[in-house]
Amino acid sequence: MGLFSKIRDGLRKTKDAMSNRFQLIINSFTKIDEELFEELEEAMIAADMGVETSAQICEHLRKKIKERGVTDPSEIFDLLREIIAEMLGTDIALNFGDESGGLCVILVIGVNGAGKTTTIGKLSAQLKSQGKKVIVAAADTFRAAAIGQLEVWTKRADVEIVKHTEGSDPASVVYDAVAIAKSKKYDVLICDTAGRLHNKKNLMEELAKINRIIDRQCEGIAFTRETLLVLDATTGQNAVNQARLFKETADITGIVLTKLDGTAKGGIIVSIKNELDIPVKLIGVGEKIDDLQPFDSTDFVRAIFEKEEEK
Ligand SMILES: Nc1nc2c(ncn2[C@@H]2O[C@H](COP(=O)(O)OP(=O)(O)OP(=O)(O)O)[C@@H](O)[C@H]2O)c(=O)[nH]1
Ligand SMILES: [Mg+2]
Repeated sequence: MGLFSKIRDGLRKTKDAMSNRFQLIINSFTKIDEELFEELEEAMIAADMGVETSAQICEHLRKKIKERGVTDPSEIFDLLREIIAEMLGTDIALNFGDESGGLCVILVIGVNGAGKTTTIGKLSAQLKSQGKKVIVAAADTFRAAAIGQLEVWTKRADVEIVKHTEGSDPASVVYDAVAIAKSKKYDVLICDTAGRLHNKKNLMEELAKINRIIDRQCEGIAFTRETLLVLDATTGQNAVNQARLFKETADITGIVLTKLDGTAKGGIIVSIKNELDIPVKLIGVGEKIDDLQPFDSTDFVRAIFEKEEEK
């Protein structure tokens, strides 16, 4: 299946919750009035686009209708498509620094079960197939099973892993991994972390310590940093709240939105982009090794707003 077919397929339920619902509402009105705006706004909130973002979209919509002298409700669908596309803006890809090389250190954070380890497995495989030398640090030392799961993925992806025993200091795993990455000239180091958000203070301290180790260890060498926050799309607006909390802890450079396949809550992409000002860089569309894609907002809008006859 091509990349676009996959995203279109994965976003089918989101499309039902978003644009198909908008279309139904629009079709039930013969003139543009307050009730139409209210119903549209309600539908946006129900589609996990967030209260604040939904209100803003309606505001933009009113403005565009006025500016263009629109009187026919049927024209609203295309205006909504336009507004959401504008809100999503331009995409930002993962940063691997410039062509001169250097080490890219990717720290992967997020709550339990968000999809961190799976994403690392998929990403390692992709980068490896692009010819990059990849090493992974098992810095989620909280459970032995976590290390084991990461090991399975690194075998699948055929990349190196650095691991210590369960319960050891995550920062020391990262320390060793950076040392190996430097001495053996790896291109990318990806660090898995534990996701215990219920103990926010510990988590913050742990992440801060890992960050200090990376900065200190990489001093004087060419390197770039990515801190990717993994969010589970099926949790809808909860994911946005998690992102707010993690933002206080870490300098997040991008979001990976997982489990977009089959959820109706894909509308949170719009709210993430609009309310958090963090780019969505990757999306997870399944559990298999090739089920990770760079986020493409044009494809997203196309998949969501596509009319049957456009297919
Ligand atoms: N359908 C679907 N499932 C996914 C996706 N990404 C991850 N999963 C599943 O989500 C579950 C949790 O994924 P993990 O990668 O273990 O999550 P984690 O963040 O590492 O979790 P902890 O290690 O417990 O903190 C697994 O069953 C994955 O197969 C995705 O894009 N789509
Ligand atoms: Mg994990």
